Amino acid sequence: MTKKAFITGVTGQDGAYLSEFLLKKGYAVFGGYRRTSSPNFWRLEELNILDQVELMEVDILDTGNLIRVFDKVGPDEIYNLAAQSYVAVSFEKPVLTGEITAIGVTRVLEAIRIVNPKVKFYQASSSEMFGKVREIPQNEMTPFYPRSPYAAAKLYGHWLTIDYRESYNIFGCSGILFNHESPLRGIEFITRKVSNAVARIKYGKQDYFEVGNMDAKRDWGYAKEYVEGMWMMLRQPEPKDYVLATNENHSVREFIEHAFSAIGVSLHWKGSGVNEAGLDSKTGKTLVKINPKFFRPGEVDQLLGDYSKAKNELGWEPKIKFRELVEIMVQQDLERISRAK
Ligand code: NDP
Ligand code: GDR
Repeated sequence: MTKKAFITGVTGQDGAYLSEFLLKKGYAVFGGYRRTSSPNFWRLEELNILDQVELMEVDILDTGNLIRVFDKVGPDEIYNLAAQSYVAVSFEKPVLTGEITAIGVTRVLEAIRIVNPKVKFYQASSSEMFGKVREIPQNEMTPFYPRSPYAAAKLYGHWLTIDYRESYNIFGCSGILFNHESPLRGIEFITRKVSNAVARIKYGKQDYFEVGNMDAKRDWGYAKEYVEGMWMMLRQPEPKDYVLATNENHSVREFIEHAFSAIGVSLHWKGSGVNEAGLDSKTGKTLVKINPKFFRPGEVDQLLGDYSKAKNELGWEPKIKFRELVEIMVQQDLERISRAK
């Protein structure tokens, strides 16, 4: 019989790639989206799968809604990807972030417990939970130290998944995923902000862009590979938690430099602190400026993931690493702009 998967947060980056992956595996894919005044289906459209995903109105702020929808669909697997996922905004909207990103997980788990506790459940946990890191690299046993309302909310969801597994025997897996990016990444996140701005600069659509802390380091992988890891977790005999990462980290500064080198521009840096700027080595034009508004009240300085457990138990391994990822993203933004011309 055709397997049914339900994805909350289907309109997001991972929701789109996971839908595509599960459709290829022969699943009937049901996607939860929240009502907004204008629909946000551009990712599903870009992947050409909008007509293949059964879209349903779902808000993880509403338990009754979740219960009715799960009851109607009868999914075999539920992937909880919905979240207020932007760390910077979580400092401005800590209560809303808690409601969606933390308590939202309780609502989904309660709905599962009521409708069908045999459902397999994936929770989108995050490397942000390691925050002010206690050891390098970080693995499933590393103590957590969340540094933002977002990270604290994700930690709640992470523990709740473990608690429901232990208390009610729910097959709940928590994927501790390090940053994963792609051409479908939201424009507010640094990688896509940079790839989009660099492509626009190349086409003369803008002169420069502004960023915050360029010294933060992240372990950046390719989203398309990470959604496959989510599915693999639900195939294991026992539900467990797994880190997915590349075990390489790079600074925001390096990301910017590589993005410019993908369009043949070499950058050099001048000045320091908020007065630092990135200049085109040939023309001397300022292409990158610092704006203090992009600094966060609490920063995560560096993340580096050890994915050995996923490699040994799931057979999961990242193939696309930093340089290729940056090139894929810049290339896609160049194509988008040239198509729109
Ligand atoms: P996105 O921000 O692209 O997508 C988040 C999704 O959640 C969107 O579909 C959004 O809907 C939806 N959503 C937000 N609030 C609600 C709500 N109240 N009810 C229902 N849906 C809601 O995130 P990603 O795809 O990048 O990430 C997927 C998940 O993985 C998130 O939980 C994120 O926190 C987590 N994660 C992501 C990592 C990454 O590097 N990408 C790393 C580790 C964890 P809408 O389109 O309407 O805004
Ligand atoms: P992050 O991603 O916080 O790691 O969370 P983001 O791309 O927002 O920030 C990464 C680092 O870049 C620094 N930075 C800037 N960030 C943004 N967005 N905009 C800027 O202008 C800028 N300048 C510097 C940040 O300070 C930070 O250090 C992402 C999200 O997908 C989470 O949902 C997920 O859980 C984690 O990754 C793993």
